[in-house]
Amino acid sequence: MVIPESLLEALEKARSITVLTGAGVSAESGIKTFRDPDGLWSQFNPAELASVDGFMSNPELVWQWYQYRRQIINNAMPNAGHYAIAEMEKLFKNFVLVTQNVDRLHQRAGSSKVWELHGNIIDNHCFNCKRPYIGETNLPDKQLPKCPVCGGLIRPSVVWFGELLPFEALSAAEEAAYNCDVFLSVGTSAEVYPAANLPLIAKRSGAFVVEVNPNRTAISHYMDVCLRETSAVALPKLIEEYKKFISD
Ligand code: BV8
Ligand code: ZN
Repeated sequence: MVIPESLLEALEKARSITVLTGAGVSAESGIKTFRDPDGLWSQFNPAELASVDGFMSNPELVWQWYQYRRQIINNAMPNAGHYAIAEMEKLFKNFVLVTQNVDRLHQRAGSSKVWELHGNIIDNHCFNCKRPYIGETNLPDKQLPKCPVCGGLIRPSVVWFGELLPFEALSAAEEAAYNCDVFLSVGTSAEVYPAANLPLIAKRSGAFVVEVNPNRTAISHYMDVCLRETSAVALPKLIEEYKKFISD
């Protein structure tokens, strides 16, 4: 895979760099993406499972689905793509990482500041009174955990379809897209809004936009450069070529 010189030059001149990641960056950690042929949605309907209505109509199914995903995530390790992004934070000044992922692998790889647009799958809170829940989640006979204060059902602290994204994270992400000189969209199909707006905000604001994805996406035609490679291969290669480029 060749890293175009135009990208290396853009990175060298950039005053600020923003990276948006999606499920594809965790694929090489063994965590299925959502929309790939063998993805999570191929077996389940997102509206049924990752939504308030879905939870209200079948809390047992939704809770078990998240417990199943948590178990996979707990056994997963960050991959070379996560570590490369953590290194970018040190390599580039004014570096901002925004993720749609809920698996916290960026943090486990050493990224110190991660804007989580869709919450995280590790934490839980009360569906009714919103209080954080730190009690037991693995109850016998598939019982659902209940809030010790109001008795409400406990839910994962992810953002479901139809729910608003956390205001601070979304504002920071939009500002980072608007102000950056280079924007990298890594491992995302760019199909979920408002996150999918971010690469376009960056493009319209004059940023050099890059897609790192083995497949084409809805935004590929806007990109200045497309690295048609997996993130675990492309990102370490990008860092290696960049270091050579600035040392020459
Ligand atoms: C909201 C947390 C508003 C839960 C998730 C029509 C038009 C515009 C918007 C909408 C619309 N209809 C409905 C909406 C709104 C909806 C939406 O965008 N729907 C889409 C499907 C059309 N959005 C919402 O509901 C959002 N909220 O809009 O609120 C509102 C207004 C008023 C009042 C109330 C509300 C909330 C969206 C958040 C949903 N939560 N996750 C959970 O995880 O269970 S979304 C879910 O999709 C994940 O977070 C995931 O990250 C996200 C995006 O998917 P991707 O990350 O891109 O993953 P995907 O599988 O799609 O793609 C993977 C890519 O990786 C592929 O391109 C593949 O080629 C590539 N890849 C594979 N392997 C690799 C790789 N790349 C690199 N390396 C590899 N190895
Ligand atoms: Zn409660």
